[in-house]
Amino acid sequence: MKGINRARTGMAGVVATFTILALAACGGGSDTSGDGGDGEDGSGDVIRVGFSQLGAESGWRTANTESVKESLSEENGFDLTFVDAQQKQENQIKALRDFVAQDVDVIAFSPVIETGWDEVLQEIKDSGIPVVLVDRTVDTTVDDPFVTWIGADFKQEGTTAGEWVAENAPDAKIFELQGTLGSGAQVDREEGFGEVVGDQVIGKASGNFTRAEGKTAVEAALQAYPDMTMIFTHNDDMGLGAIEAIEAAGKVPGKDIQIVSVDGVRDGLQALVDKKFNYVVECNPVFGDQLAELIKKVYDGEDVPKETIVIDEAFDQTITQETVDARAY
Ligand code: GYE
Repeated sequence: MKGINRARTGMAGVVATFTILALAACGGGSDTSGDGGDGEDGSGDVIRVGFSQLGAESGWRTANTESVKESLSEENGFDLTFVDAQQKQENQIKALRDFVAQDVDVIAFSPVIETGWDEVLQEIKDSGIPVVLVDRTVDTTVDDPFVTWIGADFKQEGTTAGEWVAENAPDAKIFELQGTLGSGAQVDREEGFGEVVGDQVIGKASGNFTRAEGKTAVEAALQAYPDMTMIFTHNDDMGLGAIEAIEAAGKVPGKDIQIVSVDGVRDGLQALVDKKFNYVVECNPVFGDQLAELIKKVYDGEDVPKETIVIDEAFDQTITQETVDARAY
């Protein structure tokens, strides 16, 4: 579905990574004073990056922000302007316009939803500042709106979750707890899951990727769909909210109502060890180093792949406490 210029992936395996070979990327910062910056050893130009993060809604996002800030550091040769949009598109658009006004070298952003970027993307394009798209995808009519995209294969994550359900709970009656409606992560996870076990889904509602809204959505769903036996949640935080709602209703999460989740942050994996979650498809947020490499190359005008897919795994209840304790996020 969806049209042109959408960062799309099509990998087949659960554990997979690849890059689709470069369409030449034209980088080039606006700083013409330097030596071109070798970008390798920190002796080149300082690269001025404007990063618009979409929010701080989840454990995944917090870990991603930490990773980005750690990698786009001064020691690594970056001058980072980081702005949190609090899950509001208008805040992101404002931040992007500010980056253009500041004439940064590279703009990076993680779009809260897929549509509504045409105007601002065109403005950025007209300014000549290269865009690196991070995590989520866009759906725009602007031609060639970004140089490169790095993120996870959301559709595959949904498919992996669906395959576990098809094999382990083919009779489950599923309530789907959706992420932020219209976000790449919601649209694609739902599509991947639906293609495998869509006929088992008896109801859907969004919890906007947050624990509090996930809890509220599940409280309502427990009333609306009393025969549900499983929740497929688009992220761990909403699943943790679901646990609270299920327990408050006197039911046992993981047994009376199974929970299949996406992300694999430490709290989510702990819920798996505690047998409250049944299966978790990982979405790895720690790709700041890869992002920094891409930005350096874009700045230096080197070729970069059009897409970089971050590696994902999946976990079931055989996961050990040691694995959870060793988790970096
Ligand atoms: O799964 C969720 C977060 O876009 C991959 O956003 C990201 C998703 C992640 O809020 O926890």
